[in-house]
Amino acid sequence: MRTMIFCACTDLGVNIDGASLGPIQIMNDLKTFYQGESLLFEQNKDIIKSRNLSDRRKNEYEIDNFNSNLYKNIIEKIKEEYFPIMIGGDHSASIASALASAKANIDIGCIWIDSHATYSTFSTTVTGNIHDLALATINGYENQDLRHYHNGKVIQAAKTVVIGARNIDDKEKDNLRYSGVTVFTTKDIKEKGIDTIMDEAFKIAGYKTKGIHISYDLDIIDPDISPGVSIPEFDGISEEEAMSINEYIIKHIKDVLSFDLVEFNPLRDVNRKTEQIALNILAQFIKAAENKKKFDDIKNYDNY
Ligand SMILES: [Mn+2]
Repeated sequence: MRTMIFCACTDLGVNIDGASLGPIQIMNDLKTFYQGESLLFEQNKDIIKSRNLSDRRKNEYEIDNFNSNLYKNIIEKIKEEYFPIMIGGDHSASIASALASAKANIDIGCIWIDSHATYSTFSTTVTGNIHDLALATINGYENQDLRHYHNGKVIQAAKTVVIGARNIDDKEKDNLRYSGVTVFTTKDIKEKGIDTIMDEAFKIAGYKTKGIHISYDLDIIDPDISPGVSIPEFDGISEEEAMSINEYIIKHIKDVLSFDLVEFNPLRDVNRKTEQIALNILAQFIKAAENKKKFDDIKNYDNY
């Protein structure tokens, strides 16, 4: 398929600067081998970002403007039969990309690869960073204000899998339990191995769906190896494990409808370590997406 890269240059969903610079830096590196098309989305430079820890709805209005525009554009390009790849930006942009894929493709599942479950609500959030509300919003678990522009089905929690989470606060745990999302922690990955976890995730997210939205947050990797993220969490997975996840996804590209790579923060990176990993992941993924056949001939429900 032809690919469209959406550069979501935002750091409105987190309380430190830098994630908005990631997509442009990655695109500059990609230029040497990416011949496909891309679209740039920038946050309004005139706004004064809220970095106030007690603000529980940080930059909500600006995120809303940014995401509703991104959402519309992604839907349009999916309808024109592009394969959408979003480069973030903080993880709040995935509210737009996941819901756009849900709107355009109707019944989809979601695999959320992240050291954070992002399952807070406005009433339970500890940080007030809207990227911590992303997956709950996508699943229709409260947070209606963050998806008012979406007039399609949400992605069912029963067809959603979190992989690599290791910092989940107590209220978030309750939210996850109520909603019914499947969560595989970093410990699960270490114990069972990547392939077993990914098999299980694809089974759940692919069950009677048209395909899967994948959202890949670089902070799943250990910050010693990949320091260039806004909110690092210790005891992450290795680079090899991160690449194995990518290889699994590529092998099953026929079931993948849309893809995000988020949270690269160049201001936090050391010796371009995270940038290089992000590039490796994208280089492999883009090639697979370009080789993917069109959506109509792909998915066989009987496989699940
Ligand atoms: Mn994260």
